[in-house]
Amino acid sequence: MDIDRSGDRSFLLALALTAAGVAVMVGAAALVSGPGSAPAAVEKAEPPPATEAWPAPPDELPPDFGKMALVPAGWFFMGADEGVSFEGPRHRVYLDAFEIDLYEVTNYQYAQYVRATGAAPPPHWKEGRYRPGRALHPVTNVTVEEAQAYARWAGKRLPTEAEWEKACGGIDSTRYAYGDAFDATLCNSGYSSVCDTVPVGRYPDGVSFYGCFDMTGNVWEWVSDWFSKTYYEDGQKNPTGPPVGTHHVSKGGSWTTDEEACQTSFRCWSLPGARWGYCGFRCARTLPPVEGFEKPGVEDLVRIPAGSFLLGQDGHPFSGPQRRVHLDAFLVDRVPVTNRAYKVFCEATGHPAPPHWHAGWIPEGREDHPVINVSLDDARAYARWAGKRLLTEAEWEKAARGTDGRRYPWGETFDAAKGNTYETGIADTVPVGSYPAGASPYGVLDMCGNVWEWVEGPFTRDGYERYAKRNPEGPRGAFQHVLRGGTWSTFPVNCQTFSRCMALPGCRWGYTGFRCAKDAE
Ligand SMILES: [Ca+2]
Repeated sequence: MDIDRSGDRSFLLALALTAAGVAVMVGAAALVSGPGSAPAAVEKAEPPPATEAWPAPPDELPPDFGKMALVPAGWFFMGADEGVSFEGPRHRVYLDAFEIDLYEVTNYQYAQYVRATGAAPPPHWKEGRYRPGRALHPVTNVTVEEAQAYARWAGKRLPTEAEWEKACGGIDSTRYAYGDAFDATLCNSGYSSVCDTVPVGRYPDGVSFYGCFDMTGNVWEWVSDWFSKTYYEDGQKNPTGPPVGTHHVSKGGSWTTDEEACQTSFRCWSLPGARWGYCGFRCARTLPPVEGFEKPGVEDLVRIPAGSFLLGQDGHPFSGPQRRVHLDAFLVDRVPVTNRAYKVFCEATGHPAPPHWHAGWIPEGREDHPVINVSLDDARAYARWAGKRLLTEAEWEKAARGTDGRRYPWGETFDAAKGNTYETGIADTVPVGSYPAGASPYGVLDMCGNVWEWVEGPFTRDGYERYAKRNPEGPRGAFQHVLRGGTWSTFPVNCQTFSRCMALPGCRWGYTGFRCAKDAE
């Protein structure tokens, strides 16, 4: 029997004997004797010679191994009212944006650290090495100080308890990483038949809201907070726990624990020198500043002068009747909102990232592509944050076609070289502003193709019949909303300056983005 297991058997025994309360259980766990919890008994094994190729990288790494999830700034609910581990009351906490490891730190990673620094390996490793086949298991039997030393070496730190809890429960503060109902098939808990740690990422359907694996179960995870029974209060910002203490907090439960101790809000406390075969850690990092993005509001806005223009087109579905309409002067973004800009917004406000962004990250290499998979309300929220608004449908059309009623931003005839439509064959979004030759009479770009753009345009089948002649906003009470401009997947006939697409406001599509406008001073 190895050291991990003997310590944990004692723990299980303690569990069985202390049905009176989990808090007692935690205290009992701290008293477990044996090699797994006795730092004084550690024999310092020499790290392997530096000339040897060890640790060898595992044959197959889980997806995004070594990467971190982005947790945007914002309020969330921490703790629970009914818990037995001093996690109440449930209270509001504000956190700045941060990053947190997608996975628990593995033996393989810890061995790299041991090799690089000469730090002591975990005591149960034989001759300073983890057992074959366990490279991707979480490292265990490390004290909180050792975990902190590893984190420093990696350019990171341990998460605070609040950070860990938000990364696990998300903005909805779910009871477990994957939701409110315990599910033994989604995590490695005491109900698993494995009775051991498993390689990280074994439960892909059990990820947290932010995409973190194994936050519920597998191993308890040290956090940076000292434990206190009375620390919780409402309205805290970036709490770091009490300044001093005797015990340290760990979170998330392990392969030995029941559904109660696996809860997001549950707190385990133990002496900082404790080492267990069911406790490891993951790291966090204060978010580095986003580069290459200017403050919203000072980016490239185009002024559209006051005056009348021709709105709509006769003989085109839902786009008539054509009529002359006056608009006051306004400012419009030269290009659609990019992923890069949208990420700044998500980080600043806690607004959820588009659902296809893994763990809050922009898909690789797509920083300057238009943001997609956003609903009308997402677009409105961004615009409000940026001190702007969405365009009315009439504003969008005037910015695209000027005053002379042209069919395309550049003129009357379609030209496949002037916009990212179906005809380019790219079949994907392209970075904004890729077609300068396709500019509108005012110099506004991407008005033909790339992504449909949400506008403040209620859709009704009678077209512009009921529209006002000055600054029209469209009929009230429509439940569908208009999108403009066509996309990379749209035939040219539907990428004309007057073409209308309609969708329910909640729709998020892979070819739908937006741009913003502002009243001119
Ligand atoms: Ca865990």
